[in-house]
Amino acid sequence: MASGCSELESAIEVLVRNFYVYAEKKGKQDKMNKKEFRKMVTQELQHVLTNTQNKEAANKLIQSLDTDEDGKISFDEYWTLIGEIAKKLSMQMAMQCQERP
Ligand SMILES: [Ca+2]
Ligand SMILES: [Ca+2]
Repeated sequence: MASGCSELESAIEVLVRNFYVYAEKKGKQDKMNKKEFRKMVTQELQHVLTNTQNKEAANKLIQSLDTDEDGKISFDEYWTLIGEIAKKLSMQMAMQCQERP
């Protein structure tokens, strides 16, 4: 993308690109299988998602995100996870704002 992107535009691009970086490694290029998903969360989300090293916890997370139950994570399902993380972050920020005198 052009270098004149705003910070927000670049951030969205990073989020989108991150999905495809992991989804393209094996099998379907537009879906993350369990292995790809686990790799993504352990490498990219280890600070915001605790338990990502735990295979069982990661599988539970996949189950909760996999709304069409095909055993794989589509972009929409990935985006649900990003939304949940963003919501958590937003709540933390709101609390910090309240704490200010
Ligand atoms: Ca794949
Ligand atoms: Ca799915």
